[in-house]
Amino acid sequence: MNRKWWKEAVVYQIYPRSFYDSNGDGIGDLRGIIQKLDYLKELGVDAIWLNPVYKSPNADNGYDVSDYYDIMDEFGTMADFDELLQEAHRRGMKLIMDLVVNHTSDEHKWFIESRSSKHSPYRDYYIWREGQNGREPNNWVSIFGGPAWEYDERTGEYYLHLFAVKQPDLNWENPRLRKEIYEMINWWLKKGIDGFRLDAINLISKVEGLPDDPNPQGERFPGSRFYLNGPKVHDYLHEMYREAFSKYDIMTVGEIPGVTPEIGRLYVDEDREELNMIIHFELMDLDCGSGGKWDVVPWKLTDFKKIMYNWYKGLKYKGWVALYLNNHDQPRMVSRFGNDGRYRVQSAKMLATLLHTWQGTPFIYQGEEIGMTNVAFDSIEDYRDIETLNWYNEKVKGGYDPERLMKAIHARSRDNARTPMQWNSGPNAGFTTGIPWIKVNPNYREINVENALKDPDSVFYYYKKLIELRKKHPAIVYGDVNMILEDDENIFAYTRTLDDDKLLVVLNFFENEVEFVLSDEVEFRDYKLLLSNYPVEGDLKRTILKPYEARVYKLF
Ligand code: TEU
Ligand code: CA
Repeated sequence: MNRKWWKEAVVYQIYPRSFYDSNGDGIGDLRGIIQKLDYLKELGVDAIWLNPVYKSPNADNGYDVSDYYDIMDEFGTMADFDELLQEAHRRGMKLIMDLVVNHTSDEHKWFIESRSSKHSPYRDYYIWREGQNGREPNNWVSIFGGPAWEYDERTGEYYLHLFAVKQPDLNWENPRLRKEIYEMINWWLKKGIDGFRLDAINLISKVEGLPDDPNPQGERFPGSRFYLNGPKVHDYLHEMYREAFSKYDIMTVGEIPGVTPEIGRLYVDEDREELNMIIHFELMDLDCGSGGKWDVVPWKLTDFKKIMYNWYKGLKYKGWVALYLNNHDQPRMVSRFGNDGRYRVQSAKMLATLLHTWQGTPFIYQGEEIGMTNVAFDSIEDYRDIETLNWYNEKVKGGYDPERLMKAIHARSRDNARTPMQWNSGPNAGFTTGIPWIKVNPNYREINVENALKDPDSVFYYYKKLIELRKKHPAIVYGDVNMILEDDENIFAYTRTLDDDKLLVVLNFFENEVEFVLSDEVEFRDYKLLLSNYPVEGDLKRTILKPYEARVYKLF
């Protein structure tokens, strides 16, 4: 398999708004990130992915870009950005930016031009249609609620927005638009950034004619079959690769919802020259019922394992996955897949063991490395996320019980991940000296970086060890995966093998003790424990695993 720096790397995701505020206005910023680079260096990560920092009116916290060539006022200046890039590089860390090109802000100059007249040279940069019998052009629904179309009085037509009203979709059919995007990408790459995470990138090609969706299954997002993995998406990505990515030694990772390994492979198959790595959503969908993300249902470990193994087998020697169990759009992993009560520390370490010893590139979301948890604000007033607020308002209007809605929000709101990073036990968790744009999680007095750095058994130091382990064992990056005990509902176990480097990973996924018996399939003469989240008792062949116990062995 081709060796690449981005396969060997561990990426740390920063949500700048919530990371560190350097000037007391309550909003995290670029200078705040610069001040914390040594902390990231201490953790040992190789690359940083920044959520969008471009100029934006912040309808969706930067995912509504109004100028791709400038920095968001609250985050600082381009000079701050250049300094951040330089300081990251000086410490041997790469910097990856978000690339949001399915849509822009409605305040982007292209859109302002586009909506001004049907004859504007920018009209065709976006997707405009006439209404049908006084209604929207079709029945597509926005991912953030309501119809995917907004009527614009000036020209008497509707524009398409798959996300918020303030996020009009770009028209990728237009070669001039595509050229401008590639130019912009090259501009950033020439500056020296090390790659992109491409936002919602498999939504950019819409089926011609934008047909109505009969939606016989009553899916939550009618229309999605006409824009997810649309007809020209691979042409566009290959073109983007040719025009921009191929000229640099960078990493590109696509955020690609709604794909199985068969379809996902097409984006990252090395021979196809599109993207390097895929962020798929299959694990994120595992505990969602028919009501979508707000509908919390139980999940089974066998399904979880199947998803991971199928992706491994589906991409084997061909493509690469991003490994994550949370990010800025998802609940905290320890609250969702682990245990954020009594076994918070053990389960945080166990889940991390999986993410750092499976095949793929681990992405750590800020705060994960200290075991940060979901938050449960009592009042909807304390929530900030547009998706959460839209959903809540829509449901309240529909007569739903606000208390039940709040329960779903506690489990699923994107704000679970967006409360400020917990640096210490001082006011506002040390995130800001002002009033934070969103409240801190009240558990910051216990869970914070300062405490973690003082405690040799902390989640933080366990992450550090996992990252070091990756550097020592090429099998973790390049080795084959062999699942053992595939049908076990409690234990996740597998080996990783590259030539004579062979590791065995054993994870108890739940809070009951469980017996682990190693079958004779796994052959070895001797073994050595490399890492564990408890003092290890018992021998490897037959042993009792404690709640959320994780062990990594080297086999000889
Ligand atoms: O998310 C795209 C995406 O698929 C989301 O709809 C995701 O399913 C949702 O956030 C789950 O609640 C990306 C960004 O990661 C997200 O933060 C943006 O809001 C969105 O694109 C629009 O740019
Ligand atoms: Ca600030």
